[in-house]
Amino acid sequence: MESLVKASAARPQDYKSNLAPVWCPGCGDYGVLAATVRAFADMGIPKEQVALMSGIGCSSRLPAYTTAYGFHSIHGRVLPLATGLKLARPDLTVVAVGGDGDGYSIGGNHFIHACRRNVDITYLVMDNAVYGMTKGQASPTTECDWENSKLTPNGPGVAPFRPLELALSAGATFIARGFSGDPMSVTKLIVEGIRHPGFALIEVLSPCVTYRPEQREYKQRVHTGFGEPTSDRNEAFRRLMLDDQFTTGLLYKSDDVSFRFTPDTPLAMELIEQQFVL
Ligand SMILES: Cc1ncc(C[n+]2csc(CCOP(=O)(O)OP(=O)(O)O)c2C)c(N)n1
Ligand code: SF4
Ligand SMILES: [Mg+2]
Repeated sequence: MESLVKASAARPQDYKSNLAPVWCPGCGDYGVLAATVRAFADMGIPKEQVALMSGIGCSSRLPAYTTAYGFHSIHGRVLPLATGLKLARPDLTVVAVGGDGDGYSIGGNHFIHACRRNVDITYLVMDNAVYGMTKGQASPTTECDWENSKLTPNGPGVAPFRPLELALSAGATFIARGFSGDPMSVTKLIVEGIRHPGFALIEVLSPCVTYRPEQREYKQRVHTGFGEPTSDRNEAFRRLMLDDQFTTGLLYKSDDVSFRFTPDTPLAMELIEQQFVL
């Protein structure tokens, strides 16, 4: 947080690049982009102090639509990259973004260990319960009876993954769920997630209107109800047992000590850069 120098009157559009998103009209990811740039503006973070890291998928295109530094990496590998960056450059605000397939399937093991390590990263997962970019296969969060994929015509047949429960078990210290159709609430969660000095999971229900058109009904299904954020893990588990996967808000926030990287000698920027000279 020491790195967050308040710039004068930053506006959300200052953090938006002039690349037009290629997302389908109505895609939930637009709301997440709007919330992200608004959060940066509200905090006044200089754009060169933000690193937006992503994996692969429709959602992982988000960094390109901002003026922050970004790294569009490979499928499932956003968290190790974000972790490495935060350790090398603790002064940066590191925000990782991606999809449910990226984060909970191919990157699932990284997800568990990022929660456990509790490095100061904010992780936004745009969950649409489908592999959007590759045209609609079931993902880890797809309902077991969703029959609209040619690959799984009788439905995936397995219970969906419950990311918030897993994050809590694995040691994440900030756990929240938002809805892309309510970008102001997502903005608030992102600001709180960035301020939190450990690993912050913000799962955002973000409809894929092309392969999951029925998700347009999310706005009727989402509801608040976690109550005041708790720092008691037992209580957080109790609330998650009652959760229908559509409860939004900040569930859990604990001030357990986050990972501290304390090299013997501070790494001067020139020394780091020298290591990358070809
Ligand atoms: C190692 C690897 N496996 C598979 C793919 C193909 N692939 C690209 S995007 C994607 C699905 C992305 O789904 P998700 O993370 O949910 O993002 P969304 O497109 O839904 O936002 C897959 C399987 C790949 N690029 N790399
Ligand atoms: S395919 Fe789905 S996730 Fe991808 S841009 Fe279109 S609506 Fe969004
Ligand atoms: Mg997806």
